[in-house]
Amino acid sequence: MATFADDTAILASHEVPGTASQRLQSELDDLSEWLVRWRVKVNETKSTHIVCLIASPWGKCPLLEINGQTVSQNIAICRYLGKEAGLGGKDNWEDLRIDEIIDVITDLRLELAKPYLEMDEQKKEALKKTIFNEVAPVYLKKLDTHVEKNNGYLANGKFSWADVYFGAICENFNFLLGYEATDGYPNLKALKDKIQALPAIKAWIDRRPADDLSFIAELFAPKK
Ligand SMILES: N[C@@H](CCC(=O)N[C@@H](CS)C(=O)NCC(=O)O)C(=O)O
Repeated sequence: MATFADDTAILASHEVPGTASQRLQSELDDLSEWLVRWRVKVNETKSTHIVCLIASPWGKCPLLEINGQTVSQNIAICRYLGKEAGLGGKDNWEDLRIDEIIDVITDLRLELAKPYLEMDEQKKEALKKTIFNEVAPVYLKKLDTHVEKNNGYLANGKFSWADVYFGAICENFNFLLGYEATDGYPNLKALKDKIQALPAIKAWIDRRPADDLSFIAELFAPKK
């Protein structure tokens, strides 16, 4: 019998690289025993190992690399970049109102993610029903009214980094919900369209690589 090196792969992952290594070694020890028992010869020169590391201070993405330093946590990054771009509040109070709405959006994002984290198919469907049909509309309706009362923006009645954040996170909401999140919420839709039409943002949307999120669908597909 002949088999090729790339026919066989062992994958081990852990947030501590040493633990991933130990797990891999233990699998290799078992494999080696099995190969000896069944007298299978391995061409060691054609075997290799690859270590993939997220070079992140806290092991998570996204990352901002700036001034030779690497920073994680998406909201902290957006807050920093927003302030650098002059899109923060004029004082601590206005910053608080921006942070408040960002946390509301995060609450909604975490709700929408819940069904995708549930592996039991029945519970997943039940969660989708409640969250997509009941929980999300409550958030979206409140946000819509809030924007209407705030001069078309999310905080302090004026343009801030919270609006830019919303313009981007809408795409994540659409993906999780499976439909356009702002449909039926005219103030949210107008805000999203306004942000996505800003020349620099529109230019990026037009030239960015196409998303290939098919791997996520596969990841969450029911087990056969
Ligand atoms: N609180 C963090 C969470 C980031 C997070 O969970 N990122 C995921 C990708 S969306 C990740 O890096 N997962 C890798 C892992 O958990 O090992 C943030 O908002 O930036």
